Amino acid sequence: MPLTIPREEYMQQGHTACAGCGATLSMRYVLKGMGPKSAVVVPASCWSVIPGELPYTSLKVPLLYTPFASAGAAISGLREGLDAQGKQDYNVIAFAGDGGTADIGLQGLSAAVERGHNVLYVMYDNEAYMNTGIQRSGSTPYGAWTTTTPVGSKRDYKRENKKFVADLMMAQNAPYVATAAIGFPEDLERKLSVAKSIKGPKFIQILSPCPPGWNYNSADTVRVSRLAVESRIFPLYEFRNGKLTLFKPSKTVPVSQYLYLQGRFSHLYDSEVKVIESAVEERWQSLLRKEQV
Ligand SMILES: Cc1ncc(C[n+]2csc(CCOP(=O)(O)OP(=O)(O)O)c2C)c(N)n1
Ligand SMILES: [Mg+2]
Repeated sequence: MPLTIPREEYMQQGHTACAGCGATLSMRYVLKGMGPKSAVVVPASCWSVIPGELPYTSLKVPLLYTPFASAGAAISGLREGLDAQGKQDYNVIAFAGDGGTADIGLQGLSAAVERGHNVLYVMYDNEAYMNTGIQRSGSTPYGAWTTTTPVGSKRDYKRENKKFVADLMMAQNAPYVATAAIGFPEDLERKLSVAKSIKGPKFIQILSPCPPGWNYNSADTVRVSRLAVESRIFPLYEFRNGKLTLFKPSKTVPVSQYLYLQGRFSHLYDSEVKVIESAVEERWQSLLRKEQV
C-alpha cells in the first residue's frame, strides 16, 4: 500500500497532553497534511495548554492564541494580513475545540465563512469542555455523563442531541466541509489535501476521543475512534460544490459496542441505548437521502 501519510513531523515531543489524547493526534495529522507553510490559531481550549509554556512550544509552525470566541475573527485577520504581505502561499488554520466552535465561537466561524476568506477551520471534537473539567458542550452527544450533566439518582445525563457543526457548515454552503476521525488517518490526509487545493473557507470536524473525559483506557483511543465511524454514530462525509459524499464503512458494528467501551455511557439502560441506536439510524438515513439529491 502506498504511504499516504506524510513522514514529516511538525509537532514535536515535550507537549503536555494526556496519554492517548485524540486532539493531539488530530493536530499532528493536520500539520502533516498542511505542511510547514502554515500558521495555526488556537482559542482557549486544551490546545492552548498542550504546546507548552512560553518560551517553549511543541509546534514547528507559528502559533497564535486567541480568546475563546475569536478563532473565526483571528483567522480572517491573519489571512488578510498575510495576503497584504504577498504571502498567499501560507495556510491559515484555526484549531479549535467543540466548545469554542459549536458554542461560543459559532458566530465568528460562520462570519468568516460568509466573508469567504481562504482559511481552514479545524474543529477537534472531544465532545465537551475538557480543559476546564469535562463540562457539557453543544457537541456533547445525547446520553453522555459530564460534570454538568451528572448521573446521580436523578440520572441527569445529557438529554439534548449533539449539534453537528459540519451539518451547519453544509447548510451555509461552505466550499468544502468534511468530517474525519483520527482512527482513519489516510482518509483525513486525503481530505486535507483536497482542502489545500480549494481557495476559500474550508471546515473539517475531527472526532478526537479523550480518555479522561470519555472515561476509557488511554490505549483505546484509535479503537474508540474507529468504532465511532463503524457504528455510524459519527459518520464520515465530504461536501464539495454542494454535493455530499458519505463514507460507507466496510465493517459495521452495533452502536452499543462503541458506547460500552466508555465510562461516560456506562449508566445507560438497554432501553436508553435503543433510543440512541434509532437516532443514529435516522441520521444515517437522512445523510443517505442528502447524498442522493
Ligand atoms: C470567555 C471565556 N469563557 C470561559 C473560558 C474558560 N475556558 C478555557 S478553555 C475552556 C474549555 C474549552 O472547551 P473546548 O473548546 O471544547 O476545548 P477543549 O478544552 O475540550 O480542548 C473554557 C470553558 C475562557 N477562557 N474564556
Ligand atoms: Mg472540547
